[in-house]
Amino acid sequence: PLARSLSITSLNGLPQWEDDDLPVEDLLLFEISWEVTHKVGGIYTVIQSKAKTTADEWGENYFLIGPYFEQNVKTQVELCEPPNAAVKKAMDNMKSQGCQVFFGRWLIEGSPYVLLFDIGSAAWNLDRWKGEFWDASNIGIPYHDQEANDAVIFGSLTAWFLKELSCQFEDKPNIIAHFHEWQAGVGLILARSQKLPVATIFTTHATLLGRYLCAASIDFYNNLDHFDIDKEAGERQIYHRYCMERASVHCAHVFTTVSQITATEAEHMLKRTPDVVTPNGLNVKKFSAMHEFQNLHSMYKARIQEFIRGHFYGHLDFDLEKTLFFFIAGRYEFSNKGADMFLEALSRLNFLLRVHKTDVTVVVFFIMPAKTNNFNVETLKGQAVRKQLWDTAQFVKEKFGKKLYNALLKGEIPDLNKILDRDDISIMKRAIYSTERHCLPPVTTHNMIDDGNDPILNTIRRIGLFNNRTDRVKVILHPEFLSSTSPLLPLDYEEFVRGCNLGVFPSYYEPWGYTPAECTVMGIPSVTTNLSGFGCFMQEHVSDPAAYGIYIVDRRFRSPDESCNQLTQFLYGFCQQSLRQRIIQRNRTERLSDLLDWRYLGRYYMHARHLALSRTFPDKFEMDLSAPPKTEGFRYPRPSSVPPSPSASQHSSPQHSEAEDEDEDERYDEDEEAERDRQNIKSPFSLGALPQGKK
Ligand code: 1S3
Repeated sequence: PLARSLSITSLNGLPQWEDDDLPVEDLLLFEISWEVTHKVGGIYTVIQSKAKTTADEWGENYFLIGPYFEQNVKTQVELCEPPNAAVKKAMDNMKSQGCQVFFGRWLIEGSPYVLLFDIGSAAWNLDRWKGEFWDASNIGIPYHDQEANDAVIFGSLTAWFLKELSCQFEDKPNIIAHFHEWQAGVGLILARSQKLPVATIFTTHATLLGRYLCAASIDFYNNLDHFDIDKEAGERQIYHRYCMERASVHCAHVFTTVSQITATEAEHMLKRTPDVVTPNGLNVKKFSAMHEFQNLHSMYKARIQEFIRGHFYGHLDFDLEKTLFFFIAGRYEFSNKGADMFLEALSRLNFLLRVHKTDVTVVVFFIMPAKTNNFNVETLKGQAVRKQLWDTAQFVKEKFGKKLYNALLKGEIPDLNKILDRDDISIMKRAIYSTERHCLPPVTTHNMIDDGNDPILNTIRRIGLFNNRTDRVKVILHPEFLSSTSPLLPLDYEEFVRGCNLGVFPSYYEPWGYTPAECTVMGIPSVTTNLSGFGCFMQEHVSDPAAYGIYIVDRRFRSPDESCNQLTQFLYGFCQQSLRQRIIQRNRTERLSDLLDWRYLGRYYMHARHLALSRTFPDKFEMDLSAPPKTEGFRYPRPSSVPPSPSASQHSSPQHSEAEDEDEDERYDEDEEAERDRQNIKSPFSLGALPQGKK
């Protein structure tokens, strides 16, 4: 009778507390990750973007736990006293034993509370904690693996905190601890071995073995059930990490992962089928003016064009108005992220554009961090030359303007052949001479430390994409994350993406893939694959993804060469679109953002939490498991202007000629299409009311 029923109502498919009065004060939610306030990769994006939705739901009872790094705290956290008495007491107990714990508000949307453990200050416990971890799990950690050692310290501190916290309560509140990725998993393993009264969830964002095997260019997906996983982990010297990961998965009350494709991978690599798939969302912000994102595109494109003017000085014999900007970005995993296939497709694209004598030029950016010795001289010189030309033009313009003004005051039209004197001409000639260069525009912006072994540079050398005048495809490797304070390309990542025309992410290993998702919510088309969680999700929920600017390369059922040809066709087709077609496509892309909004996708996290409660405290929480949250059946239809027959449907793909384009212009107006589609497309939100935030 005391049991609270956590029913998943079949009416709208959304998990809802049946008892509306269930006081969330009776529950505390902790999310634990190495990437809380500490950006390493995609998990940071998950946690940071989800914070607002989760904080809206959980209010003061939501806490994130992460590692303390002074610089991160200085720039992102406002330290304060914990308002929750039990949390404060638990922290004080730890502090009294010499442990440094910090508490504050993370200054991001939703301003969630964070608890940060200083790993360094607790490192003297390492040997003891390794021993305790061994006793609990029989997993030994080699002394030289610092990441794994840090994971033991972080996990031991987390478990210690949860123990202190649970000691504060006899009954309520109940605690949910949600751990992300193996680096946080030790806390979960210890909490379970110490039988702490905590409902645990473990989310994997990639499997260690999957990542390693794919990077070794093994035919992974066709051999999923053939790997001797212990042996593979041992050979790659990650056996202890893999054991930490596998133990976390098996100790968790609820195991989740970010996509169906990674769920299948986990079944084979970790030997447990995830209970819930929790697709990654974004904190989507809609502009009140419909076309605001198009204006932002023009604005930031102009900034990228300015950089190009400098980078290609002396070689600017292509029309910047007919230049498209493509990019790939992310963790530098050459084949896993598909940089290998992208370069090969670019070589083929260069050939196609040249033989078809197209006037389009494509500049491709590779934004993948590698070890460097800062910017190279030639790249910096390019921007200096551009600046000098600009200053010269301003100087002459000023002089010219004054002379013209004086002449007009006298009621004269000046002799335009004489208005510039010999000095002006000399200044301009000198400026032009300074643009002469005896080398090609560089393919990389930085001095690479391992230039001779860098896989991107070596492939560029092999395929000969050296930014020659005849090349229609130019490449620029920027081996550092972007920053608005860069002297070279002063844009942050979001501004850069908005200024580009196409993001290209032909990944082979990609559990989710935030990069194309981010492009989508900014209205920028992108290429993804059917081996990425995002690509499969889009394939499931959008009838004609290419019409919406989501190009999905088939890397599952085709040979690498066939996939590369398909990618080349996508890129070549994109180059053939007119300006107007690109505008229409961007509008369509942006319309998919609702699908990627945490306000919608957050329901899977809710489901996982409810499931964990019902499994951990079955006498207090019941759950009707017959109807897990569903999105099956929900699909964005083809855009209304796309002809229905398959032959004509090529209109929806980018292979348009200018002539077709003009016809299309007469047939419909993009705003009309948007309006029509708004009527037709049920927003994913219309699947049912969102669960109410608990006060
Ligand atoms: C992982 O980061 P990655 O880029 O190493 O986690 C991300 C967040 O879940 C995911 O989007 C990505 O596919 C994984 O690979």
